[in-house]
Amino acid sequence: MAMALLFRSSVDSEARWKPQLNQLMPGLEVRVWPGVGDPADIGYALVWRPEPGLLASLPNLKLILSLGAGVDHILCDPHLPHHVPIVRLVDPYMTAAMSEYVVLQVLRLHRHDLDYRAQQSEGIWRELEQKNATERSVGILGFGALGQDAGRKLKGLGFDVALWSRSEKRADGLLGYAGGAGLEALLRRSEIVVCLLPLTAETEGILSRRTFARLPRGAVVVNAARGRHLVEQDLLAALASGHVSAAVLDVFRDEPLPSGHPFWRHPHIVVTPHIAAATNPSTAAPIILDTIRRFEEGRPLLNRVDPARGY
Ligand code: NDP
Ligand code: OXD
Repeated sequence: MAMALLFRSSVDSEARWKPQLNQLMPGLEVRVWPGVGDPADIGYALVWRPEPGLLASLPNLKLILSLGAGVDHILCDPHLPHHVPIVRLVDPYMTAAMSEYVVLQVLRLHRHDLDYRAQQSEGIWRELEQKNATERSVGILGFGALGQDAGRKLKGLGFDVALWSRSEKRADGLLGYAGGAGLEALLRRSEIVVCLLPLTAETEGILSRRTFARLPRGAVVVNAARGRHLVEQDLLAALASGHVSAAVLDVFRDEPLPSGHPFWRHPHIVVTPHIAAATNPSTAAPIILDTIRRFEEGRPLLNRVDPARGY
């Protein structure tokens, strides 16, 4: 009997996904949580932040498909069925969207856009000293699908880019640093640091006082990865001391960012609502269905997650 796919997203609607999935793979029955029906029918789960225990309640589950590039929202389930493979989403359009976000933020920081907005609100006409892009160092934490593309595009604009990864990496002539010693070296040279890491036990809280202290004075921080990478109080303290001059944050410990949170009205923090690279069904559904076909044909899975590593 053909197995059904269970769709469960805590942020996206079935109305955006079901027609795409049905059109591309008419033979695949799509059920939408909480309408699971007989749990034994479900072979595939396409999920964003599923309820803890939901995946374990599906006795014939064969494959878990993440609706996002990150999988921390799945791996945090204490009842996760560890024998079931997990595949994350790598969509070239999402990668391009993240690079747009990173390039946009780096350019506005590089070109003093926040300062000019503040000056305008006071009616001040004052020219600020402008470096060339080649004189501006950007450090990207994460040399994966997203970090690599953003790094390449920033380098194309002339920025002095370096990237950080766990293992030694080289790609497209991009400068790479690895491991603990590599992080120290990368931070010391980065006027703008961009976090594009997966959230794991090793990377949680990486944007901390210790990290900020290693950046040059006046550096800026962009976090487009996960809210738990950032120690919020440490950022506020670094901004208060002037060691960090500004931050652009797309992701937060609590989403939506609670009203009244100090980040909302901070003059040196830009808040965006987790939109750096949203999953788009029109480009993601074909990739997800290709994964299911590969699985059914016994071909190797692409972008399979290593739960022990955490990404
Ligand atoms: P990848 O898995 O392709 O890349 C991860 C990179 O992080 C790799 O270079 C990896 O190193 C590095 N890394 C992991 N752990 C460590 C560590 N302990 N020390 C140093 N480097 C480490 O992920 P993606 O680039 O596709 O995505 C990154 C993250 O971006 C996602 O996990 C998600 O959280 C976030 N994201 C946010 C979005 C948004 O809208 N805000 C949208 C999409 C993703 P190595 O190469 O050695 O393995
Ligand atoms: C993702 C995200 O991980 O949107 O894809 O955050």
